[in-house]
Amino acid sequence: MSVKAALREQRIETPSWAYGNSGTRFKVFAQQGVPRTPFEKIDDAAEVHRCTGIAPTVALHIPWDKVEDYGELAGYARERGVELGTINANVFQDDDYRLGSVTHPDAAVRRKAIGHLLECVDIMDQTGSRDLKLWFADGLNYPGQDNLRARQDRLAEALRETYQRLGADQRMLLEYKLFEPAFYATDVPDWGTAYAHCLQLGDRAKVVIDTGHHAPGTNIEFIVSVLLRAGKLGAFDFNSRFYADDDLMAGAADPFQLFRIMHEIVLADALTPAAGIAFMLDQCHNIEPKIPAIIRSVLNVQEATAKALLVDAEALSAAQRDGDVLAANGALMDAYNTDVRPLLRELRAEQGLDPDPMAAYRRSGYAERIVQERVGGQAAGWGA
Ligand code: PSV
Ligand code: MN
Repeated sequence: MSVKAALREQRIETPSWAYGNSGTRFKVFAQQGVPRTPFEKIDDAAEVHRCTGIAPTVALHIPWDKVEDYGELAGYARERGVELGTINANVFQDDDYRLGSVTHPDAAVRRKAIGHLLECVDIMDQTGSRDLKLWFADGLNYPGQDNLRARQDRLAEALRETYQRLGADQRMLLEYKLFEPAFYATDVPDWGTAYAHCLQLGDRAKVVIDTGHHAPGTNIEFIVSVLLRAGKLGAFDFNSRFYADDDLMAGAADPFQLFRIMHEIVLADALTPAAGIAFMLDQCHNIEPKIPAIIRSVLNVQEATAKALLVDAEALSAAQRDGDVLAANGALMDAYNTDVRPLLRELRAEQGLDPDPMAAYRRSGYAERIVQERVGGQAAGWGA
C-alpha cells in the first residue's frame, strides 16, 4: 500500500473530556466557549474532524457524558459527520471509592462498581460503540493497607462478570497506569498485569497503552511490539509527558517516541482500522485553547505516522540481517528526519480538505462563535 493510501485509512478518536475544562489539583483555569453538554462536545469534535479529516469518532466518559437518550446523542453526532466511539467507565469519583472500586474490601462497594461497568455496556448497546475502556484508580497508599493478592482476585472477578456481559462484537480494553492516585501500590500498574488479566478473560479483552502511564525511560515501543505479537494490543491513549501523567498534547515533548511507536504499528501492518487497534487521544488542555490543541495533537500523530510509513523496510531489514548497526539506525533516522508536511498538505488537498488544518480552524470563526453562543449554564469539566 502506498504511503498516501495508508494515511487515508488512518483514524484517530478524540476524547469528549478534552473539550471541557480541566486543570491540576491546584487550579482549573476556566476557558470561554467551553461546551456545557455532551451535545456541544460533539459539535467541537465534529469541528476537529472537519479540519483534519481523520478524527471521525469521539470517546465518551460516563457519567461525565450522561444523557437521557444515547440514541439521540448518536444521531446528533451522525448528523454532524462523526460517531460515538469508546465508552470510558468512571469508578473513581465517588466517595464510596476511597479504598478502591472493583478491588474494594467491601463487597457492597464492589457490587456498585460492577453495576456501573455493566451500565456502561448497556450504553454501548445504545451508542453502537465497540469498546469499553476500563481504568481503575484502585490501589494502596500504605504497606499492609489491604491484601495485594486478594485485590487481584476481586479485580479478576469484576472483569469476568463485565466481560461476560459484552455482546459478540464488543471488546473490553484494560488500561494500566504506574501510579496515581495510589502511591504505594496500584492494582493495574503495568502492561504485564493488564495482559495477564486479558489473557484469562479471552480474545475480546485487550490492553490499552496510555503513553503517559509509564516510568521515565520506559521503552514504550517495546511494549507495543510485545502486545502486537501476542495479539493483545487493543488501543492507545496518546498524550505527552515530561514527569508523570501530564496529559499534554500528543507528540509535544517527544515526537521521536511517537514515531518509534508508529514504526512498530506499521511493521505489524496494524494501522488500518481492520487491524482493530483504536488510536485515541487522552489529553487535557489546561492552559491552551482546547480545539486547536486537539487539532495539533491529531496532526502530530499523523506526522509521526507518515514518517513511520516512509521507513525503507527493505533497506532496514537488509541492514539488520547484515548486522550493520549504523545503516539500520540510519534507515530509521532518514525517515524520521523527513519533512512530511508537504506530503500531508498534498494529501489533504486531494481529499478536499484545507491543506493547513490549524489555519482552517483559525479562519473558520468557530472559536469566536462558541464564545458568543455558549453563555450561561455550567461549563463541562471534571475538575471545574
Ligand atoms: C487515567 O489517568 C486516564 O488515563 C484514564 O484513561 C481515564 O479514563 C482518563 O485518564 C480520564 O482523564
Ligand atoms: Mn488514559
